[in-house]
Amino acid sequence: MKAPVRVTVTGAAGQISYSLLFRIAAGDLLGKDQPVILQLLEITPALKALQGVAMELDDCAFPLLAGIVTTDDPNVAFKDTDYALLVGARPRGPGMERKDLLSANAAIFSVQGKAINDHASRNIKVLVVGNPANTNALIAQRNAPDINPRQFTAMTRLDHNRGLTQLAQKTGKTVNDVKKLIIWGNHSATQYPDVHHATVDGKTATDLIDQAWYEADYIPTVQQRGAAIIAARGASSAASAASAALDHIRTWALGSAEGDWVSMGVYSDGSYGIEKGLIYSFPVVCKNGDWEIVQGLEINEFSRGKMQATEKELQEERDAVKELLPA
Ligand code: NAX
Repeated sequence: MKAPVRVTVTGAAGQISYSLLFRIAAGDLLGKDQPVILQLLEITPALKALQGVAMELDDCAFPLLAGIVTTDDPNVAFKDTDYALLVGARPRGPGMERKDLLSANAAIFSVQGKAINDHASRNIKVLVVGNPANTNALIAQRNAPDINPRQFTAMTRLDHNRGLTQLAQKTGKTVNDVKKLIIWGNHSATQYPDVHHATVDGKTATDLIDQAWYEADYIPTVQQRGAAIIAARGASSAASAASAALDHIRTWALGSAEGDWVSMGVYSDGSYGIEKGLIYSFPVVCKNGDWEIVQGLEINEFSRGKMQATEKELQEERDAVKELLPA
């Protein structure tokens, strides 16, 4: 058996974590031969509920679960950790403006970034799920100057997965047949689900769907899927978000499928003209525990406009928390 790895999950008593933690402990994150130690962070008032979750994890007697730490101290939660899934965030309260939400989260993610910088494994892989995910990832990254910025990522895999299923259902195929979909930009309603490079069962996706459906139906359905889940379920996406978080880390750690790519919010190096340093969702290929932005894709005018609109939103989010970002 391999030596255990440490996996930190924040917001560990919340609803996404209630799906996520049990699947991590069952081996769905890194494989059935990889023991894990769960390091669970919550705010103080939620520690009792977190204790209950830890008791249930104990009661599953998962063979791969090598230990559980529960804490309200980020310095403890991130100690020596190899993987961090930052799920906990401040939800928008009544009367809260967008800027207030950004600032409240900036406070949380700057503390966690510093704790990662000071205590985590130097090879840590960080995934931010808590919204606004891309900007929260940027704040954590900027507060961890000793860690390579490439190690901080934001989750757009749920959007990617949503896009795969919508395209598969429209064309009468399965998700296994759909390749090379892209989510560009922010995990928000400005995200751009791009099918121009996608194939379905080996055929060019744009030959199988018409532009009117793509623009009026597909793009808004993927962009607004989170709101549609809330309207239907009375609560936001939880199990699907947890599943996408597992997919994101597993692909990053173990590699993407041959002949395909995934979407990840990653540190922009200026590819496709996107401002360097933003955490922006790109098509990426993963290999040997690292990711690379897919290069050389042709971008038409329609796509360019949408990619820039979501870039602009990310620039505005960053500018709204500028004073909390170290130089
Ligand atoms: P919940 O409100 O059920 O759980 C969040 C938990 O985080 C709570 O238990 C809370 O006590 C904890 N928390 C708050 N501040 C914390 C801090 N400073 N340190 C540690 N824990 C803290 O929300 P849930 O439904 O689990 O969603 C979590 C986050 O995921 C939200 O921000 C949500 O908007 C975001 N989502 C992101 C998605 C994505 O694709 N990137 C999709 C799903 C989801 O909407």
